[in-house]
Amino acid sequence: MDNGVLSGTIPSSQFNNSAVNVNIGRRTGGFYFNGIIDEVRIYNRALSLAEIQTSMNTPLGATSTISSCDLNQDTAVNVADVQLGVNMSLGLTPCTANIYGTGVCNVIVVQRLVNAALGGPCVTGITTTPHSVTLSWAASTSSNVTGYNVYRGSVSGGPYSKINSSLVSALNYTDSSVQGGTTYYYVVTAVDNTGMESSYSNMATAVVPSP
Ligand SMILES: [Ca+2]
Repeated sequence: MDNGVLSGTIPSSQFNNSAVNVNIGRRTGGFYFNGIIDEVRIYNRALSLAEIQTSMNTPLGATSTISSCDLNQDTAVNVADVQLGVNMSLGLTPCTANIYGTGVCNVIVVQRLVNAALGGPCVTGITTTPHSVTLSWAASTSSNVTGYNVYRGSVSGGPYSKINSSLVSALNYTDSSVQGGTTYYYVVTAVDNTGMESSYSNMATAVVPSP
């Protein structure tokens, strides 16, 4: 980095060698940094360009005054940031935004940038909408049925995995372990008092919306 601008990357041959100590400002055999290093922060993960730039402009112990929507970090949130966000979403420029999570550039990020550029708040963070799938079925007409098992698969026609931990005595079941934007396929079996399990019921499909 040169004053917050990426000037190059280090080849893996230079940092993947566990036998060599890490030095800041020099390399083995010299190559001293030609300048002054006045502040060093060490992270256990790679930072995005925007995070490094924000960190550079934030005193230790203080919170950043640069808005997350100020993508070009010129202290104003305006059409230039919207344009930058659009380009990031289109993959025309690297995604450095930290608006809908780090490194996510999509239509939600652009919407939030437009809102901020129009004078609204810079909304950040990931919104998660809880989802569940509720199944119900008609009672088995077999005799001595003691309960039901519910199976779920990610492919139409199976294979399926049982998702209930104990036999379901009711004629319905709520699956709360579903992800938004995913389609699930369910079948149910009936179990009698000898432990005999029926074949699968007709398949039910649930399309979980996103987000
Ligand atoms: Ca800006």
